[in-house]
Amino acid sequence: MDARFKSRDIERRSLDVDGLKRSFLEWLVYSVGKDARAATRRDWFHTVALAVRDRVVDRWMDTTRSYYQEDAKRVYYLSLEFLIGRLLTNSLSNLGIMEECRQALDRLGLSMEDVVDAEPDAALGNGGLGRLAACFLDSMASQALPGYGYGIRYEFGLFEQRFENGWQVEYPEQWLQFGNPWEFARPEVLYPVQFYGRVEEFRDSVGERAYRWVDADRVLAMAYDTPVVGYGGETINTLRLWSARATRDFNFGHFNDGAYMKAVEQKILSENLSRVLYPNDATETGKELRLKQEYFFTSASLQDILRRYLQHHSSFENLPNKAAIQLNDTHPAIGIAELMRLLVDQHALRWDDAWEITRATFAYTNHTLLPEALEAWPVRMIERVLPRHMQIIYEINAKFLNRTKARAEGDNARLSRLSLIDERGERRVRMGNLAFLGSHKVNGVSALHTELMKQTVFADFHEEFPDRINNKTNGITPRRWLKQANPALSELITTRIGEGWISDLSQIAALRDKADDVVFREEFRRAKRKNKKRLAAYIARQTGEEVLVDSIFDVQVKRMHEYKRQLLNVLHTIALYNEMRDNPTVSWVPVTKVFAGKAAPSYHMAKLIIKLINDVAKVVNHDPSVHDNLKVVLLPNYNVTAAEIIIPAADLSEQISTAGMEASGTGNMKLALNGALTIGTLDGANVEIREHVGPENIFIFGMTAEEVNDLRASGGFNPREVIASNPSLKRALDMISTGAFSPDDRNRYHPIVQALTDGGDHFLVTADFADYCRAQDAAMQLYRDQEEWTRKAILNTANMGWFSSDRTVGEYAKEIWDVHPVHPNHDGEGFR
Ligand code: TH1
Repeated sequence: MDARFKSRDIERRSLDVDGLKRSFLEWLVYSVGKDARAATRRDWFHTVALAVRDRVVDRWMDTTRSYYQEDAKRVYYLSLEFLIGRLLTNSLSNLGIMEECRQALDRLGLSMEDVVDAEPDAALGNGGLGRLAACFLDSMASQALPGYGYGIRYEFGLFEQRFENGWQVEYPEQWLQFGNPWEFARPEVLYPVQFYGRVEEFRDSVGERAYRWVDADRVLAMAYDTPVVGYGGETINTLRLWSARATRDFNFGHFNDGAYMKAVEQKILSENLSRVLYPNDATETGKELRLKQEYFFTSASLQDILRRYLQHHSSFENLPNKAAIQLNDTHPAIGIAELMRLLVDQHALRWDDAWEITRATFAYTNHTLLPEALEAWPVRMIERVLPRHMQIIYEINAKFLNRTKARAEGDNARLSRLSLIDERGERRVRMGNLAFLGSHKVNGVSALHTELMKQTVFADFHEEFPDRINNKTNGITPRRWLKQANPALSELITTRIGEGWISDLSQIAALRDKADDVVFREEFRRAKRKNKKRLAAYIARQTGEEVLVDSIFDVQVKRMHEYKRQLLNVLHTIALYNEMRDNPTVSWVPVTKVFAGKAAPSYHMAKLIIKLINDVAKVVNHDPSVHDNLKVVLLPNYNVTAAEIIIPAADLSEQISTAGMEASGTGNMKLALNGALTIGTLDGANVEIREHVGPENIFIFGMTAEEVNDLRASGGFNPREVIASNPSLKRALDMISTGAFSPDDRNRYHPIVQALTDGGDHFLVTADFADYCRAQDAAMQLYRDQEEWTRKAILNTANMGWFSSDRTVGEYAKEIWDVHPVHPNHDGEGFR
C-alpha cells in the first residue's frame, strides 16, 4: 500500500490529543470546506463529529463482521420512536476520549461546551417509550449483544415548543437542516413497500389456493445507518432508520398522458411518509398516514431481516433461532401479518409452519393500559390500505377462535373479547390482541403494570396463555444519565468506589456506607449545588427568572397529561403561596417549582394547564409578599438535552400520577439516581423504587391502584364534598375559577375547574390533595436538616443500581430473546 495513504489511515484513527487536533483541522478544511478563521461553532461541531465518526467505523465493521461470521442470533428492536438526543458527548465518553478531545479543542482555542452545544437534539420520539428504546440501544452495545434498532428517519422530529403569551405554540423541529454527521446514507439498501391495490386468488404450481397482492402503489424504503457506540468502544451496533423515496417508475401512466406535474406531485406525496413524527404520547390518532408509517418501517425492516437471514440459511425453520423481533408497543404489530404474508405468499410456506415461526420470532412489550392509547384500526381502513393483511388477520382470528375453550363452552362474551376484531360500533382490529397472539412472550414495563395487564386488558388472553405474560421493569442507561449528564457526581463517586459502576451499576451500592460519612455528605452536596447553579443559569437564560440556588428544586418534568397530574402540583403551589402570604413572619424553606413538558398539539386540556402554570408563575414570581421564598418556572421545549441539565440539579422528584395509570415511568429513575428524593404515588416503577431505596427515603402518598379502582367502581366519589371539607384546596380552586391568575380573562380556566368538580375529577386530583400536601410538608421539614436530607439523597443514588437498563436488557436477552454476547474481533485493524 502507498505509504502516504497508510499513514493517513492511522492518523484517522489516532486517539491522542495531537492526532485529534490534526484530524480536526483536516476535516474542517477538506470536508466542511471552511477556513479555521471563518468556521462557526456549527462548523466545528460537524468537524469534530466527523472526526469522531472516523474513529468508530473500523470497529463498527468488525462488529458487523463478527456477527456475520458467527451467524449469531440477533435481536431486532422495532420502534416507531428513538429519542436519542445529542450524540457527541455520548460518543466521546463511550470511546473514552473526552479529555483528549477537550484538550485538542483547547489547543485550537475552542471550548468543548460551545462545540457540544451546536449539536441539534435528535428528538425522534415523544417521551418515555422512545427514550427507553435509546437506552436499550446503549445497553445492548455496551454488553456486546447483537442488537439492531429499526425505525423511521423522520425529517421533522418532535415539534419545538415555545411559549407565546404563556400559551404553547409548536414550531417544526428541523434537526436535519444542516445535515447529520452521524448517519450513513445507504442508497443501495432499498426495499419496495406497497399500499392499496387488491388481492388476487390463484392456484399455485401444486394446485393449492394462493394469493397475490396486485395493482398496489409502491414506495421505496431507503436505509440510513447510525453507529451505536457501546461503552468502551468495543461493540458498535447499528440503528437503521428508513426514509421514504418515490419509485422511479412512479405512476408512469401519468407521464404517458403528459401529466408530468401530476406525477411529480404524487412523488412528493409518497415521500411524506417519513416526513414527521406524530406528536402524541400515549394517545392514538387513528390517522391513515400513521398506519402507513407503521407498515412502511415494519415491512422494510422485515425484508431486511429476512435478507440477512437468507445469507446463511436456505429454509425458514431456523428463523426463530437466528432472529428475535421485539415490538415496542403495538406500533409495529402489523409486522405479524406481514411476516405471515412474506412466508406464505412469497416463500410458499404452509400456514401452520409460518405461524409457528412467526410466533416464535416475535415478542411484544405493552407500555400502557390507557384505553385511548390502545391502537384499534378500522377494518375498512386496513382493507383499503393493506388488503392482503386484512385477509391474513381474519384467518389468524378464525383459526384462533375455533380452537378456544370459549367456543366449546358457548361463552360468546369471552369469545368477542378475545377476538382480534372489536365488533362494537365501527369494526376495528385490536392491535394489542394481534400482538399478543402473534408473540411467544408479552411483557409489561413494571411489576404493578404487568399485574394490571393480567387483570385488565389481557385478562382473557392471560387465562388462555398463562405463561406468556412476564415483567421487565424498565431501566435507564447510567452512561448518559449519570456519567455524562452529571460529571460532578460521577467523578465524586469514582474517587470513592472506582469506575466499575459505569458498566455494572449494581456496584453503586458500595456508596451506602458513605451516607454516614460527614465529609462525603459535604462533597455530595457540593456536587448537587454545582448542578443547581448550572440549572439556575439555564433558567435565567430561558425564562429571565432568578431563582435561589439554596431553595428546594422541586422538579416535575414529563409530558403534559391529565393522568400525570401537573394540576395536583399546581394546586399545591397555590396553597403554599397562600400560606406564605398569610404567614409572612414564619421562616419558610424556599421552594423553586420547576416544570417542563410538551402537550400534544391537539390536547386542549394539557395546553390549558401549560397556560395556567405560566399564569401562576407570573403572579407568584412578582409578588413581593412571598419574599422570594417561592418561584415557579415552566421551562420551554423539554427534550433530552434539557433533561440532562435539569435532572442532576433536582432535590425533589415529582412522580404523582393517579395510581394505576403510569405504566412505569423512567424519569423517576433518572432523578433518584441523581440523588433527588421522590415524592410520589404507588404507581408504575415507583413501587419498586420504594422497595429499593427504602420506604424511609421516599415520600409516598395517595391512593393505591386498588383503592382508585374501588373508588371509581363505587361511583360514589364526589369531588365537591372533598373540596368543601378542605379550606386550602377550596381557596386555591376558587382563585383559579375567579380569575386571580387570569384577570384578563376570568373564565379562562373554567374547563379545568369543571373537570375537577362537576366533571367528576376522573384523575382523583382532589382525592389525593390532602395527603400530597402532607407529604410535601414532610419534604420541606426534612430539607431544613441538610445532613439528614443529604444522607437520604446518597441512599437514593446508592440504591438505584437495579434500575440500570443493562439489567433490563440482560433480562430480555435471557428470558425472551435468547441472545448472547458476541465479542468482536478487532485483530485485523484498529488501535489499542
Ligand atoms: C410510556 C408510558 O406512559 C410510561 O409509563 C413508560 O415508562 C414508557 O412508555 C416506557 O415504557 C408510553 N409512551 C407511549 C407512547 C405512545 C403510545 C403509548 C405509550 S406508553 C405513542
